[in-house]
Amino acid sequence: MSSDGRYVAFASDAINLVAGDTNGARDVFLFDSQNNTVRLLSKSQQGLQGSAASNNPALSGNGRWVAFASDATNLIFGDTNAFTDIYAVDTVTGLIKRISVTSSGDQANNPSFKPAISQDGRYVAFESTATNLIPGVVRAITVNSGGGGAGYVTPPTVTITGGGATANATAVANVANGAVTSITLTSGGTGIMGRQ
Ligand SMILES: [Ca+2]
Ligand SMILES: [Ca+2]
Repeated sequence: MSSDGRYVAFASDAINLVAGDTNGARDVFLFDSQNNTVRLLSKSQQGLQGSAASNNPALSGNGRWVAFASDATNLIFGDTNAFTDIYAVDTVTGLIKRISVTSSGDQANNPSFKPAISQDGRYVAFESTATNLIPGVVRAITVNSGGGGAGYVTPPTVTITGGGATANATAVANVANGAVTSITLTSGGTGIMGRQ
């Protein structure tokens, strides 16, 4: 509910709150207690109904922004991650944005849940099991002992210790004449701040 009590955001399976709700899926709505009207919010900017369920709306204190979680894949262009994402709708302009993306706009690699939104709508907090939303920070690269004797017969495995996008990174030891000559660190496409 908005701070002034005028607006309430809610999720509903009902199909008769607005005309033309034929998606057969739960949607997010906004009730205006002053005008006694209900609007459907979980739709694309072009007016497409959500292709799957939307849930967990959170309304900014000023009543303008609504954040929610959705399984729909058609609320914005390019939602191809097949995971639940967090969206925010500007109830004044109808602008809808996907929130659960990296700072460079990459999609999350796992689902996101339970949005909360600040009084002015600027900040949205949410839970996510995605591992790529923040850049990775490599804390250690460990060359695992292998082969023994006079050097490496085959390249040893390499372990990365860190957080964030390091879960999507790989490290490979390059071996020449039985010795490790270099380690090739490859990020998962979302950036790694290397610390070696
Ligand atoms: Ca519906
Ligand atoms: Ca998605």
